[in-house]
Amino acid sequence: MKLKLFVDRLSQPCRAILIFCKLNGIEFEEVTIDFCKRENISPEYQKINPMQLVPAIEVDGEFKLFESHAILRFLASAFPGVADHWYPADLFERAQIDSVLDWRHSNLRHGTTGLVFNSTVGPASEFRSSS
Ligand SMILES: N[C@@H](CCC(=O)N[C@@H](CS)C(=O)NCC(=O)O)C(=O)O
Repeated sequence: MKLKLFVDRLSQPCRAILIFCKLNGIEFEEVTIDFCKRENISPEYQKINPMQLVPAIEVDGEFKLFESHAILRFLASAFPGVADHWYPADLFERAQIDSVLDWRHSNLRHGTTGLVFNSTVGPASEFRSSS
């Protein structure tokens, strides 16, 4: 399976995908989509992810997928070398992973994104205010 990751390492969901692949020995090609340069809204990238966000993946030049949790679930299921504990075959254990993933999207991420951006990324980047 030939896997391409469309990512920007500034992005937490992108880092989650990269770390998951590295920890599980999944080979991939990393394609940087620099959202500070608005590369995510280019017509070329829109063909990969119509939502114009990172991360997204492409498999074998055909199958495309966006949303980090959907990507993580897919990778855990599609690559046989991934240990079962990441996304268990047991339905009850799997449901608990799904529950935490869904909770994270609507809770943990909202809180931490603003905090990290305003305290660290913003002041260190071109988003810094001129005042
Ligand atoms: N729920 C999505 C969130 C994706 C997302 O918000 N990506 C941000 C980077 S963390 C992005 O692409 N931002 C570019 C923009 O808003 O223009 C996921 O988990 O994949």
